[in-house]
Parts: sequence; structure tokens; C-alpha cells
Amino acid sequence: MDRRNFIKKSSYGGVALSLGLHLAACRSINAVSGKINPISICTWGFVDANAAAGRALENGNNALDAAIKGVNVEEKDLKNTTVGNGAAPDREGNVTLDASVMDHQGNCGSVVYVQDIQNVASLAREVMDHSPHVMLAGDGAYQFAINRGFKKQNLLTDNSKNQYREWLKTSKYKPVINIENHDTIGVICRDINGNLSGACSTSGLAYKMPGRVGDSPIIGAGLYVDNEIGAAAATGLGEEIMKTVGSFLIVELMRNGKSPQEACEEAVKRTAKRAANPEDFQVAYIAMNKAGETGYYSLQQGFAMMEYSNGTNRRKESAYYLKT
Ligand code: SD4
Repeated sequence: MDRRNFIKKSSYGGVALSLGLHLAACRSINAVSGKINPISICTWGFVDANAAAGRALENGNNALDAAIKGVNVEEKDLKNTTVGNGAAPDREGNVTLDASVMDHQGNCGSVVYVQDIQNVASLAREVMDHSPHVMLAGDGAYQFAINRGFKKQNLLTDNSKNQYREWLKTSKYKPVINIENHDTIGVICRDINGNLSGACSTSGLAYKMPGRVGDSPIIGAGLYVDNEIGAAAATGLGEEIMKTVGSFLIVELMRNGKSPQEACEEAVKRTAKRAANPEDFQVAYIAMNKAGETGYYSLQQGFAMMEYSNGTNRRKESAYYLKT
């Protein structure tokens, strides 16, 4: 390429780049208020949870407060048997919960294997804000919760107990994809200051082995935030998500120039290629970059993401990797 062509091509590139940045900025700035447009996304079809997070952002809450408010909605909802109160127990009949949070400054907190505390994402935030540690487990996490004013609560509902008794009749451990074990909530928010944060909460897998911990409380696997680049959250089989440190991987792929959508697709493909039996489980991701662009992708059919932006809460059905 001669010098003149090079200069010509470079200037086209410059125009394309500034056009791209302009488009990104349009998505970022609210036409009416002139402020940065707050956005909330979450895993699965959690309409109320995502609306709660989105409205909190519009009311000026920071991204972490808003993300936790969204997650708290599902932790309280007895219909969700994979999060908080009403969650399915492990194979000994105990409900044990995992959660994590990460803010725009790179602070993070998580709790694993916590019993008798409903709002474990809030507890993870307490660990982040009021302990010298990042992660607390089991009895230690429970004691910390009580010390910080959380209430002891029996989270095993009659419904979960009955289903568990049914399960005990066969004790067969083969979760049905997208039906059992797939209501983990991960919320990523961008606030009116343009800062990103996230929160994630789950009981993991129904009838898991006692002591089992999944990806959701593992920073980098179930959740990761880098305020300069973007954020990602995971749902699905934690054993597979942990093997690729999926959420961190997505943020790093975005750092290297991929869009949130491309990054989610790449992370799912990596799992699909390395797993011995990808048709037997689900893995799905959501992601947002600093410009407010979002992405979502899953291994199997059936995943959806909620996105709240400009006052509208929309469900988006996910594209998926494994075609039948
Ligand atoms: C786990 N990733 O503990 C969680 C399960 C999940 O929706 O996402 N359920 O492995």
C-alpha cells in the first residue's frame, strides 16, 4: 500500500472510529436529561427484579445499590426455587446459598454455603464493606450476618420440602436443562455517572452434594466488573463456568476489542469445545460494556436476558450455540 492510500485508509478508519464512538455515546446520553443513560440487565426473565434495579438507577442510586436491589427481589420471591427464600435444598435437605457483588472501584465481596439468611447479596456487600476479607463461608458467614443485624430465617418452604421428599424417592441426580437449577440472578447496572457494578445470588443446584459451591460467588467466574471496560455475569452449570473463569474471560475479551455480544459468544464456544458432554448442561452469559452496549448468549436454547433502558424493561430471547 502506498503512502497516499495508507493515509486515505487511515482517515476512513478515523471517521469510522469516531462514528462508532458517537453511536456509543448516543446510547450513553439521555436525549432529554442530557445525563448518562442508566441501564440494568439481568439473567433470565426476572421482570420485577430488573425493573427494580432500573428504577433505582433512574432515581439516582449508584450501580451497586441498584444491582443489589434487583437481586433482593428474587431472593424474597418464593416462586424462585434457585435463589434465597424458597430455594431448593441440597441432598440432605439444607438450603445453602452463594452470592457475590463487585463495584466500579474493583471492590468485591462474596459469601458461600450460607444457611438461614435470605439476602445473601446484601451480606456479600457487608463482607466487602465491613470485613477485611473478600469471601466468607458457612458458619462464619452466618455469624457475620447475625452480627451485622441480618435475621435468621428458615428458607425451606413447604413446597421445597415436598419436592425434596419426592426427589428422595429416586435420588436421581440429573437436572433437566433450563427447568431445574436455572433461576440464578445476576444483575449488571450502569448508573447515571456511567459506573458499572454487579450482583449475583443463587442456591446453586437443587439436591447438590452438601458443601458444593458453584460459580456465582467466585469473583471472575459468576461475576466480574472492570469499570474501564465492562462487566459480565453467568448462569448455568457452575462446574463448567468455573473452568473458563467465564465472566472474567468476557471482560478481557471486551478489553481486546470484542463487543459484549462477541465476547459472550466466544466464552460459550470455549466451554462447548472443551466439555465432554456440552449437550447435557446449560451455560449462559450477560455482559455490558462501558458504552452501554449489551450482549447475551447461551449454550442451549431457552435463555433470556432482561434489559431496562430509557424507562423500558424488555425481555430478549438469547441466541444459542448448540443447534438441535
Ligand atoms: C451454580 N451457576 O451454582 C449456578 C446455578 C445457576 O441458574 O446458574 N442456576 O452453578
